[in-house]
Amino acid sequence: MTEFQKKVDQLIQEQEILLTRKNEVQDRGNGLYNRWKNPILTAAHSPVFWRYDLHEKTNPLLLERQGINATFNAGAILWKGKYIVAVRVEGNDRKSFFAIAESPNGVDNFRFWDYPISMPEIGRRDTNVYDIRLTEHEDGWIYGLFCTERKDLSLPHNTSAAEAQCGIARTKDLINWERLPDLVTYSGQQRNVVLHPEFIDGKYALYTRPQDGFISVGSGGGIGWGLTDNMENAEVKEETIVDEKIYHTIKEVKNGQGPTPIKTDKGWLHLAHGVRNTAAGLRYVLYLFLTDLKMPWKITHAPGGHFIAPQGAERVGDVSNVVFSNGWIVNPGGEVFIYYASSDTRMHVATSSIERLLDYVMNTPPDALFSADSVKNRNELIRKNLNLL
Ligand code: M1P
Repeated sequence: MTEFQKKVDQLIQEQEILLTRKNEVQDRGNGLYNRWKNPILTAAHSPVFWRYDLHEKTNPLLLERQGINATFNAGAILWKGKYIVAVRVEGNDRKSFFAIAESPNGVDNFRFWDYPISMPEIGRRDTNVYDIRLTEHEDGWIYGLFCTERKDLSLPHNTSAAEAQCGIARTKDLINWERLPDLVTYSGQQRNVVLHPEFIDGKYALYTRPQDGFISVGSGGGIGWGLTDNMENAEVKEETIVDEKIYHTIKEVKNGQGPTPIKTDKGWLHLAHGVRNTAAGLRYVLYLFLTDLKMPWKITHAPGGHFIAPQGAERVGDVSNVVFSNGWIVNPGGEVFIYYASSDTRMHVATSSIERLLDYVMNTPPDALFSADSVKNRNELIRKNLNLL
């Protein structure tokens, strides 16, 4: 074995230790969910053969040729008994793409498939694609709705000006994707668009996020809802707001639907992200709400405050103080695997159950909106407990 081959072997073996590392629950948690200790995917989990040229002749110094910067914001699906995540992988060149990783148990041993997804292009080219939401629709297709970002041509001299729209693709095998035209809406831009898994009055239903600008939602914002006759030329003529942004809450600046909602016997369970302003910049947290089974656009329960906020090492990364989720899986046993990214850098998992999440959603007081009312809520709990002690 040559010295070069020994170095290649070492690279692969070191990565194998990382890929097969057993995960464990971090601590007792808060009863709502358990965080798991190790991130399930980091840039270092991306295959060695995606990054290095492993040929001695063309890479005698064994340099990393095409680095990976981050693995985050993954869509998720339980498919053929495997826990599948469709990860936003970002190269050192800042371009994101989608890649599937699978795990036998949902909490560790995630391994990328050999090739990332080659997402077909349609119409104007995508400069960047990210944050795919996977929906197994009752029409038999698996849809991937994602953000497609392109230069804002109305501001030709501003090299940061971008436009976000909703790209749409569908597949039966997660390898071959049929790209469909982008969603047409009558809002300036769109991000965080998610397909509802069932027909509503024979139409496809979409959660949207109308926004005026690329970062700022401006006068738009809130989680919207609209119907389209088909997905081949999806068009939402009218968007109504399901969950609006509200002053001095965790979603005062903006919010967005997370993954596809989960159907439960009490209603549709939603996970979303809320964004507030701070002196240190934006803070992204996750929250839950429940909507009516027959009218998924009507909120029935909305617990106040965050459900998951960045904690410890999660707080630091390329975009710090962010947790973001666009994928979760419920298995046949009712266990829920919440896949969330921290600080636009790495992927984590927290586990819970439908029973616990419904209990949380239905029995947590809504945001009281005023400090005095918040104290009243807490005093009620304290009184109830002190009567017992
Ligand atoms: O950087 C935090 C997140 O910012 C955007 O989310 P939103 O549209 O709600 O502001 C997205 O770019 C997302 O990918 C990113 O994680």
